[in-house]
Amino acid sequence: MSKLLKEKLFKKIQEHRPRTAKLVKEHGDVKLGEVTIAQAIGGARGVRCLVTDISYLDPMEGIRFRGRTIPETFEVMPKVPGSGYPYVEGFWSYLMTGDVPTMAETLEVVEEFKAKRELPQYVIDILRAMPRDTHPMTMFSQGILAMQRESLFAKRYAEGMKKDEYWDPMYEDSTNLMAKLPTLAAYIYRMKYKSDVHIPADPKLDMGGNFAHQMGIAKPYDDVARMYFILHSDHESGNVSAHTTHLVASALSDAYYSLSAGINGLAGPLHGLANQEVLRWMMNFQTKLGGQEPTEELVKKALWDTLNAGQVIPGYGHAVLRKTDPRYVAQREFCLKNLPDYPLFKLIDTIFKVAPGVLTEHGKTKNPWPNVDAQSGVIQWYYGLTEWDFYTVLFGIGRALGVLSNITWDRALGYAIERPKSLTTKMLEDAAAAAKKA
Ligand code: CMX
Repeated sequence: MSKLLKEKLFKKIQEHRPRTAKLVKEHGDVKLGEVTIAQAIGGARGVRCLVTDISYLDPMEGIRFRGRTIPETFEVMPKVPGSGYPYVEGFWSYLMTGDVPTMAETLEVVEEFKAKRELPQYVIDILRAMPRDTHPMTMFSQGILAMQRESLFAKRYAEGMKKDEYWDPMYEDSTNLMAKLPTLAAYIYRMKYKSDVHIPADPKLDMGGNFAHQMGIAKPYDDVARMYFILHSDHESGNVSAHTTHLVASALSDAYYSLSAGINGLAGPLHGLANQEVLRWMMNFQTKLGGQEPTEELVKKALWDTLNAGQVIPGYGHAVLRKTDPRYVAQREFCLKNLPDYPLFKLIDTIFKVAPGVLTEHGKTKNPWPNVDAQSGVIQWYYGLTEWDFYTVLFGIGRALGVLSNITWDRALGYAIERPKSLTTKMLEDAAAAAKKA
């Protein structure tokens, strides 16, 4: 067990609890905003009713993890020797506590993840019993759910646990899951796409390094994995995967139930699955080109064809962001450094030049700029991971870092079971008529 991280986390929880209690007790009736009919019908967009300190998404600036921008985060985290990239395990500690971990604290988590990363045989049996053409996200979610029998939270709850102890087994379950997710993903990948030939874990390697190793992809894919997991980790609480995980956990469902549900939300094409849709779109486009150069004019026409067919341009638009996603920028910088002349990256860049103008002219989307999913697939493709229906699983490993930290804190701060109120259409019509009269 990583004692240093857990002790620090407990200290932070004890410091934080009075802040939440005071807000509820002394300022509980302070208004944070009002809800309009458009918001009630339109997916609660912009309704401010969730609390998290793990990340914050500013519409113009983009994400900050525990107060730090993406470049600041990468800058301060302890780095893997011989790599310019941080340990994912150190980042986990950072998300949990808000403190940049020391190398000793980081290495303790590295060792804990190593000790816990092996997949139970029954999970392997379940995966193997599924039809091979099952989508990897379904397998991933199923594998997570299957492990629910190991939940310490469920066990301790059944034994009778005090509310202020909930965070502890939630943290333990989250750690167990986080250690196993890359192994689970690599197993699914090798079973589905690599002739069912598996690679044993390397006890010398950290999470990113071992993931690359078990996937069977050579360096610098270990750095790609580290970058990818950190970039996809958290995007505050309102996105579908984070909110679903939080919602399910609010019923005191354990981390396994909650994460599996969140992963199912991530599997939707308007959310995480958009990364595979981007690749699918590009491959269809290239097929139609039949060897022609993908000029700006041809890209523009293909984008219009997609819009005119009533479909979305995958990888573009966002519910909160109103500028280019800094996660897109970080991956673009990686491409400019490592694969500047790669034709698929050049195509992505041509789309980047053209799509915002097309979407603006189309006039529907509030944000014509690219999101994280527009750029991520091309990097995977370049390093040999061309099975694009696996891309959202990679997103899922990263997203787990954020959502599992969040539900640990949810239990630490005693957040209530979620239960917003619904109204009927007639009630909305009555409210609209009353507002008009007034
Ligand atoms: N292509 C075409 N139309 C788009 C669009 C896009 N990329 N983005 C938004 N629109 C449309 C919406 O479908 C909506 O149309 P209707 O009025 O007909 O319903 C209209 O523009 C207004 O939408 P919005 O307020 O700008 O965006 P939302 O908050 O409703 O939705 C998102 C956000 C991401 C679902 C949307 O931009 C989208 O569908 N993008 C493409 C899919 C995608 O890339 N998803 C990944 C997002 C990041 C992630 O979660 O991983």
